[in-house]
Parts: sequence; structure tokens; C-alpha cells
Amino acid sequence: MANTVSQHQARTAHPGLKAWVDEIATLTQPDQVHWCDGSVEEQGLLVQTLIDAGTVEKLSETRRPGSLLARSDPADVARVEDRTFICAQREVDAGPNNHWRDPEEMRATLHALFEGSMRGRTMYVVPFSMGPLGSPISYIGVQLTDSAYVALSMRVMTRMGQPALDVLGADGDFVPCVHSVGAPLLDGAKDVPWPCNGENKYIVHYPETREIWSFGSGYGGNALLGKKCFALRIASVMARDEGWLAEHMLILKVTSPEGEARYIAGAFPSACGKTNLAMVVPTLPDWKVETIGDDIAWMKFGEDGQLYAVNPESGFFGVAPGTGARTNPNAVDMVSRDTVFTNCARTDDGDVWWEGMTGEPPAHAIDWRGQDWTPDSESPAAHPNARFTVQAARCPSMAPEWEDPAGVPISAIMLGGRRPNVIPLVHEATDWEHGTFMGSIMSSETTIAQAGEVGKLRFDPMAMLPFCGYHMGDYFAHWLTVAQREGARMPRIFYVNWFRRDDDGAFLWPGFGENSRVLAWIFRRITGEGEAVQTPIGLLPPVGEGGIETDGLDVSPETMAELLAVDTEGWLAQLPQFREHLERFGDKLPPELIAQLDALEERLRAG
Ligand code: O2Y
Ligand code: MN
Repeated sequence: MANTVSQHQARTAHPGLKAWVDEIATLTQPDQVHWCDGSVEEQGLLVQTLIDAGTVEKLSETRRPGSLLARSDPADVARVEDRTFICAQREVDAGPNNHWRDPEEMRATLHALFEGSMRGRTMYVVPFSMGPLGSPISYIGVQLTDSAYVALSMRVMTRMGQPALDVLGADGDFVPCVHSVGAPLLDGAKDVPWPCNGENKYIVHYPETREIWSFGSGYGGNALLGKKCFALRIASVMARDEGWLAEHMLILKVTSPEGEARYIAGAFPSACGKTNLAMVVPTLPDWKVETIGDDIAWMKFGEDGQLYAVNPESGFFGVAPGTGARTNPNAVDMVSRDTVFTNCARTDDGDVWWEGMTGEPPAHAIDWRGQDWTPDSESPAAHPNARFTVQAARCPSMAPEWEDPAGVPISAIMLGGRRPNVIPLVHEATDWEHGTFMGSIMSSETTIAQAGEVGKLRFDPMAMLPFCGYHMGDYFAHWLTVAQREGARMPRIFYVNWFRRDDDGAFLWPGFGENSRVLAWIFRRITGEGEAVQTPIGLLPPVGEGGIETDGLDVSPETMAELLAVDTEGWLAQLPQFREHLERFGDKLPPELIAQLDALEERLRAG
């Protein structure tokens, strides 16, 4: 560690940061410590390190310029919720939505695992800003990692390197994030292409001290600690304590044919097409939709009482399978170069391929496990959670102001899930409290015919169940409290459902670009021009005149009526499940939400 101190002097004057880096280096015993500056030269060095290690291969410069393909260990392919822990001092503060362990016990467990865990490896010191550099909505983190793949990915997903250290200065606050793949190279042992520790994964958060420790995985949300761990689990705690919102939401800019723009955030559970919606190409003539973010929104109050949002990330870590010219043309363009692909298939001409990318599969490919693959193979060519990692600046639909340090004013929040029945295409909350209730009962329906499972609701309130760093009952209370702030002008709340099906299982709504019709109705509601009818469940677009624009839409008037009907029997049948779900949160559940449920039942019964 002889050169650690001189590197400190070059990079930072922050005594707390230097001391912490030394402490973790002493614990984990890396061969070298590398302070990341975020430069292009450093990017080249990281890429070469990964090529030499066999972690990535270069794709064809003609087919996919500047791009790489990584194949992970088959035991390390996704977030691991059952190994994700919120170690609050008191179990009750983690809530039934989290796995809790006593922080002192967890510290002892992790100390033993991290001791010597970086031997034979380089420890990268990765300073990063979540949110535009220097914005009052942003925060600084520093991740220590023994994975060059993670360091390279953090350069894409965050503002990483010297500029983040400069913002931190000599005495700024930062969220410490410690990460090891948990595979020390003892006595010169040969490395493997994707080191990890499949048996011993721990994704640990200490909410009171705002720390993150991650062991054993090099994949995505487990390892790129700025994303789910910091920007959602730790940030949700910071937001609760400081009076703002850290949410699992995309952010869109919608511009009407008259040239007026509004910003809309949207909470959707994983695998509901969030990235596609964030980059949607509207079919509705003369409307424009642009992207601010696809996954996370940090929203703080401006002086005018509105919530101003930033996308804390600077890149996209999107699911590749299903991404194609029909579902997301902007993403197809975006990943045409300078992209890191993970667990996609490689074609014989040195490109990548995944299911849903093209109509025609290649006649031959190397699948995500490195095996020969043909269309007759029994398993998919790309892993279902195969990913692209790419800078947001590459996305053709980014709004020019996506990095504005002031953030963008949020006029509406959309909530949604996968509901084949009951929930209409769109309905609007009557006020913030009603909208909070709608968010609290957000759910998707199980459709696979397992005995007794069909029609059962899986709840994912505000799409935050896996990402809220504290008790969900307190989280609901926080939503209600922020609206009490003097002068608060809260966004309007809408519940959308693109996933209604008919009796034969066919989708009733075409989705994708046609979702712009729903966005346009939401826009008109926000600006006060749109019509709505009051119903027991909230405000719905009228069917026909004044409602959803249907010119040029291939959906019959009968189907539109079905999509926008209130299924009173269906809602009534689901109320017991809503009640059971909310009661899970016990004493911490705000009484306002049960009052909302009771009032909904009363309105439904009154017809
Ligand atoms: O499996 C992973 O590690 C990634 S999960 C993910 C990635 C990007 C955006 N959202 C998610 C999610 O699970 O919500
Ligand atoms: Mn997500």
C-alpha cells in the first residue's frame, strides 16, 4: 500500500475519505489501490484490464463500434433480494418489507468476509455524484471495489472521477460504499473471467450511518452501488429525514402540439416496460415525448412549492431481451455503439443478439453461457436479464435539460402495474391522499396457472417494495407528510394499466407508442383542459368526445369502453386482498389509508 498516500495527495484533501480508504485497504488487503479520475485514458486501461482477464471481449468495430460483451458467472445474473439486508438498529424500522439483521452481528459477519477479500486484486476508489455535479438535489458517494467491470460501469452510470472529488472538497459528506466480489487470488492463483462468490452474497445497508457493503456479486444492482442501494434504499431514508422523495420512477417531458411542456414521473415495478415508456416514440401526431430518466427520480421542493426532479443516474442499465425496433427504437439506436453488453449472445460477425431484437434469429450464435446456439436450441441465446450499459447522452430522446442542476418541475406522477383485468387503462386520483392510497395498493396479477394462484395480487406499493430502505408504513406516512408542507403544490396522481387482456388472453390495448394517447390525456388534465368523469374509483376519461384521442387508433369503440369501464364487481372482489396487504404494515400504517379503503368500498357499494 506504499503508493496509497501519495495518490491520496494527488486526488483529494478530504481527511475522512483518505482515512476510510486506508482503513478498507488494510482490511481487504488489495495488491494496489487505484483512484479513479474518470478520464478517457483510464477507461482504456479498465477495458484492457477486462480484456486481458477474459471478462469482456471487443465486438466488431464495424457492427458495434466501441462496444464490449461480458459473460457473467451463471451463478451471478441478477439482483438477489433474499440476500439484501437493511440493518437498522431496530428491526421495527426495517419493516416487513425488508430482511433485517442486527447491525453489530452483520458487521462481524462482513468483517470476516472482507478480511483479505481483495488479495491479489486492485482496489478501485470510485468517487461519484448521483445527480448533476454540484446540484442541490445531488449527493456524492465513493465506492471501493475490486472489480474493474464495476469501475467501468460506474463511469457510465454515474458522474464518476475527479469532478466528484472536487465537489466533495475537503470536508463534504459522502455515502461510503464497499464492494468486493469475494474471490481473493491467493498465492498467485489464476483468475476466472467473472469472479464472484455465489455461496456468500450479502447486499447490506446501514440506514442510520448511510453505509453500503456488498459482497460476493459483480452483477448490476448488487454491485453498481450508486443505483438501487444508494439512489433508492439509502436515499429513501435520507429523503424521509430531510423532507423530499427518492422514488423508483422514470421521468418524461411531454410537449403538446401547442409547444407547451410538462414533466411527468412514473412508478412501475420491474419488468413493466419502464425503459420503453421512458423512450417512447408517440404515435399521436404533433406530440413530443423526451426522456429525463428511466428508473429513479429524486424530487426536492423548489421555492415555488413544486417538486423538482433529477435523474440521479447518467446512464441506462436496461434489459436487452425484448428491446427491438418495434418496442424501443430509441434504445436500438442508443446501443448501436459505445455500449457494454452483459449476458447477450454473440453472433458470428462479432455483433450481439438477444430474443426480441430482430424478427429473424441468427442461424448460429454463441449464447450467454459461451455455448454454441441455434434457433433449435432449447434455452434462450441471451439470458432473460441480459443488460446493456450505455451513457444517457447516447439516447436520441434525451431532453436537452436532462442534466439541469435545478431539476425539472413535476406536474404528475403515474403509477402502474401489470393488471389483466379490473384496473382501467387510466384513472386519476381525486387528491394527493387518494393518490397515495392508489400507490399503496399497486399490484400485478399472477397469470400463470399455478393451483390456487391465478388472480392473486402481488403488491408492490409505488414499485418500492424491494427498494424502500425502511418500514413501508413509515414510507406511506412520509408521502402523506410531504404534502402537508406549507405552500406545497403536489403533482397530480394517475394510475395507468397498459396490460388489460380479453377472455382469450389477447391484449386490449396496443401499448408502446400508443401510450402517448394516455400521456396526452394526462397532460390535458394537468393543464386544466382535459375532461374527466367522477366515478367510485376516481376520475376517468369520458369514452369518446373529450377523452382519449382515438383518431388513427386500431381499437374498437367497444374495447375502448371496456378499457375505461369501472368493473364494480371486480373491485369489490379485490378489496379483501387490499385490506390484508395494508394490514401487513401493522401499527405503522397511516389510518388515512384504511379510511381511503373504507371510503372506496362505500362508494363502490353505493354504485
Ligand atoms: O438485476 C439487476 O441487477 C438489475 S435490476 C434493475 C436494473 C435497472 C433498472 N431497474 C432494475 C429493477 O430491478 O428495478
Ligand atoms: Mn428499476
